[in-house]
Amino acid sequence: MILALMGAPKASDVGTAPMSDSPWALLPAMSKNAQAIDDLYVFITVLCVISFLMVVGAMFYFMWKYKKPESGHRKTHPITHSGRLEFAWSAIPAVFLVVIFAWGEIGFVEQFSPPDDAMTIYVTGQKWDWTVRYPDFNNRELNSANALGKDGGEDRKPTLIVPEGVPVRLVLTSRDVIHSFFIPVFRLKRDAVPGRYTTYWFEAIESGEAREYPLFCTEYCGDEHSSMIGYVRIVPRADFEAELLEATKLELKDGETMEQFGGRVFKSSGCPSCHNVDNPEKKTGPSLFQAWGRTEQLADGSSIQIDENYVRESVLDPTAKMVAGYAPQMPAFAGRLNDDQLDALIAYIRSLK
Ligand code: HEC
Ligand SMILES: [Cu+2]
Repeated sequence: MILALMGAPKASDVGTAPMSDSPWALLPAMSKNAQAIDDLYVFITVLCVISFLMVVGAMFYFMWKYKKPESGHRKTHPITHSGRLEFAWSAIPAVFLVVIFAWGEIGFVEQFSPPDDAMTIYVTGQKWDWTVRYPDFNNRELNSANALGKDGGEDRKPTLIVPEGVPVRLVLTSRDVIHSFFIPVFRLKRDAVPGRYTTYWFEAIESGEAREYPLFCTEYCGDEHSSMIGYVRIVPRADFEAELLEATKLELKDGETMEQFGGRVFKSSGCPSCHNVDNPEKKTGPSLFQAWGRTEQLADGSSIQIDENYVRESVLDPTAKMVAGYAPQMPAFAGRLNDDQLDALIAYIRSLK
């Protein structure tokens, strides 16, 4: 219902989940925490309806009871007050308020205290997509950029894949401005703040089949804020690893050149954060713009020409030959990139003229 009111994409646009498109349908609750929040919400709603009926009911009753008689006036006795009654209408609601507070507080603390064995997933917001990394799975990476399959649905990929029945801890941060990672079916929403980590956790309830639900950026972050949407795919535990490997696999697509594929590998491996590719400015690492064929000064005083072998070695084992004037900050990619991806990277770097 909330999604419908927000004018969000319909479930059918985003996922295959059995989510109703009716504006009155309640949002499914897909974690234990979400169910607990819903229980409290229902409790408060029922309480409100009961109080409403009591107040309005009393109002109508008194309207009827003290209506003007057919003839003449009826004088009311002067009313002062009733200590007992006043105490009752203060104390009874107060008890309910304390119950609501305690219930909410317990749930709130619970939501931010992940169990020790929770699986950690890193979520980074940037203008204007989400990058999701799995440190326990070779740092494999998903990205919301194509969650809706903007190129005709072909490359539609989940933004977040989680196993059901396993506690998952999300560690959020941002590369630029404040974003907020909102997963409605888990009833979770938290800011992703640059230069800081925030966390929350959930445990998806088990149903034995894969389901998909939308997720959003819910903190206005600029022009393309509304395109920071994606979907979470909840899968049975036994399928999780295979699905993750499948969704994060990076290989040459039909009709794509090696250079284009290499460009994708370059981006999804995080190389752009340290290397410029369209200007000679250095970042944490040297610019790779027009680097091909250049003679590089190494830290040990020797020099080398940038060619296939040098690039390959630089990527797999960056400290083997250190470029003069740089700190050993590049992570080794041995074991993270296969030969096809390396060849494509080399083709891409060669093409940076
Ligand atoms: C955390 C920052 C960082 C990341 C991420 C990073 N590099 Fe580097 N890279 C460096 C630094 C620093 C150097 C220079 C020191 C050295 O030789 O190790 C370097 C050197 C290189 C060189 C040699 C360049 C030259 O001018 O001699 C190549 C090629 C290279 N990186 C490619 C890559 C590729 C491809 C990726 C992604 C798969 C990548 N780097 C990711 C920091 C990084
Ligand atoms: Cu955002």
